[in-house]
Amino acid sequence: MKPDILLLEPMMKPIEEQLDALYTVHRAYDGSQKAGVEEALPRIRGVATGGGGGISNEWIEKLPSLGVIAVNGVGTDRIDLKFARERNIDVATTLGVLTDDVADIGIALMLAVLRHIAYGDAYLRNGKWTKGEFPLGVSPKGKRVGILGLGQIGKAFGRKAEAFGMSVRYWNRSPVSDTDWKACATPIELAEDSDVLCVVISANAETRNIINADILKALGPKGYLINIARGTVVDEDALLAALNDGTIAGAGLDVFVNEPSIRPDFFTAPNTVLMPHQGSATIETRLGMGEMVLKNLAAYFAGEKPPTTVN
Ligand code: 8YV
Repeated sequence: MKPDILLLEPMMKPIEEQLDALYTVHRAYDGSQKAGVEEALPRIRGVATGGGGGISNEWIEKLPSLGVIAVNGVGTDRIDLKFARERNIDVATTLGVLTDDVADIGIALMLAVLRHIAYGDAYLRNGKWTKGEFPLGVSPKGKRVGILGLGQIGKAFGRKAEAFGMSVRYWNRSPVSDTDWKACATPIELAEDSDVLCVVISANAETRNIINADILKALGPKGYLINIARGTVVDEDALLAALNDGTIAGAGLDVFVNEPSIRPDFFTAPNTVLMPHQGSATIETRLGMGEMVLKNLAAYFAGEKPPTTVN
């Protein structure tokens, strides 16, 4: 008998094929499987889900046999880790695999906003090249980049930013010993000392709205905000106000509070480049993440601790 697992969001085809070979997979996102999913709830022992979606406590309560949640991502902000542990459920992530691709999206957003890439593309398509002047961009070379949250992705972003001639400083909640970059004492101090502020911090109750009106004011009218963490770490009211009134110069955003139905105000915010949460979304990385989901599930069903358990 193959164990029953629940898939909360689709994964890449070769990964789903392997899941199907090893498990009886119930797809909660597929409306046509609703009755089958309901019937299987008591037997489901494993869940695979995304970092952005996670799994609610209501879902967990409906799954009395659940022992493992394999997250196809690194974010666990949408999972109550303590609640899961109290029920003896291991939560495992894809730590390490997506580091470079997420950092790359940060770099891409930064260059896109500094050099008006998205604006330029629309400018040509709308036939404006023959009619008007295009605004000058801002060079990253010689600029100060501040990293809020110096974990694996933050460090990768910093190394890549250095290749563009930028100098790096950071703020991290706990001291970081393996870096020579300048540590700032507070997020405000970091924002004051940055031309580009890149947010890479984990989302949790303490970091909710850590980017607020004061931080944006400290970043200033020549400063740019890049967010590759989670929407919830930014006060979106404050950010939209800061973009519209020139408190900051621009923003590059991969993540939002209410994905995928983000606030329409972002569509008209000046000097803002938007992406639909694509940090880890490359073929290579999504395959690597899928392999880790498979490994974590396999370990659990072999009676072992999933290798990247986080709770
Ligand atoms: C993915 C993410 O987009 O790692 C995370 O936490 O948010 C992203 O890598 C997501 O996990 C896929 O749903």
